[in-house]
Amino acid sequence: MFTLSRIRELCSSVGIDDCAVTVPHLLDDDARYLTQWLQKGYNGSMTYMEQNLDKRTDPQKLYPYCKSILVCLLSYYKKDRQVKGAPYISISGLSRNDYHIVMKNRLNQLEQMIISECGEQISSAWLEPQHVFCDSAPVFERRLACEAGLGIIGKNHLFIHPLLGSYVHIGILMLPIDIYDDRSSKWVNFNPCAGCRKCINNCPTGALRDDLFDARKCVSYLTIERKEPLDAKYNNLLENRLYGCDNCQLVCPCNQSLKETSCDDLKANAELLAMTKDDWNNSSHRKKLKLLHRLAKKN
Ligand code: B12
Ligand code: SF4
Ligand code: SF4
Repeated sequence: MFTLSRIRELCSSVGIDDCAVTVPHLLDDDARYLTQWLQKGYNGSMTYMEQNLDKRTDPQKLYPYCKSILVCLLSYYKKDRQVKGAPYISISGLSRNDYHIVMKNRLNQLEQMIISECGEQISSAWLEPQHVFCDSAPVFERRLACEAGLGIIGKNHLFIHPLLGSYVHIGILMLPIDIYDDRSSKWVNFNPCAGCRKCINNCPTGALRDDLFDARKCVSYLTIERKEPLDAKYNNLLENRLYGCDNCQLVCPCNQSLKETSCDDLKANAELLAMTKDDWNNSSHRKKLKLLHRLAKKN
């Protein structure tokens, strides 16, 4: 049987910063939480969150051959910032390449290595259904990262790794084989949110509260996902925010002394860093989408 130690060696050889494994089971509590969240309308126009609840709750409905769920993390933290006065782009949005593609490429490489070591154990039919995910499918990614023992979900609703902080993308590789978790220690006592609410205090729109997350008010939703017209009350607030928001991460004590990402694709795009407000105003819609890796999604 494959051990997690061996998988972790393979992960680091393809540039994944950390990974761990969990087994598929019903995520009923999360499904209940999500159902209530949807009933309150907090998803706004993100109607895709209403679909496939059964698959989100039960990973084996999403990928029937699933025996192990490998959760992989890639740091996208970078210190470079845009020129002064430029419309704000979130730190993840500043990356040189599209993180969905970057993560999936690494997960595919990892899978090839696992297959070549497993030999006959994996039937090719088992690999036909989609089983590599990053922000593109009904998967409770943050919950799975916690279940795998990689960290916790903070009051900012983001997954936080004790060493990598919250500026990590989560990638999921569902596998048709058992993986023996031979780690001697997990991050069990990591509890940074006790006595802290800096993220809540610094959320510019009140999207983040003690008891809820109203995505309709999140700047990330308002600048990236929203389909309905912008409510006038947000006009001033969003004036200089072009793409996403990081306030609930920038203030978090877990993010204060992080190493920069070692992944070249997720380092800052120099062209984006140099663009002034005028440059943005004079850019075509197509160019903006291209720079922000949104072109394929909008076509
Ligand atoms: C929809 C979505 C959004 C929406 C809604 C955000 C949200 N909080 O749900 C919007 C557009 C606003 C958004 C914004 C951002 N997003 Co987003 N988003 C997603 C997506 C596609 C689904 C998230 C989801 O399931 N939401 C549903 C609600 C109900 O989830 P939730 O409130 O967090 O609750 C979950 C847990 O916290 C937990 N939970 C919380 N409370 C409780 C209470 C109980 C009792 C229980 C049982 C469980 C529970 O259970 C829930 C289910 O797991 C994921 C990818 C994926 N497939 O997972 C990426 C993802 C979460 N996003 C990501 C990122 C990077 C961002 C931004 C930082 C982008 C930016 N810079 O602007 C912001 C951060 C905003 C924030 N503070 O969360 C990353 C997060 C990485 C990380 N370290 O956590 C993800 C994982 C994508 C990825 N693979 O990189 N996002
Ligand atoms: S700012 Fe504080 S409360 Fe918010 S996620 Fe970070 S440690 Fe937790
Ligand atoms: S990304 Fe910005 S608007 Fe959204 S919850 Fe975090 S601080 Fe609030």
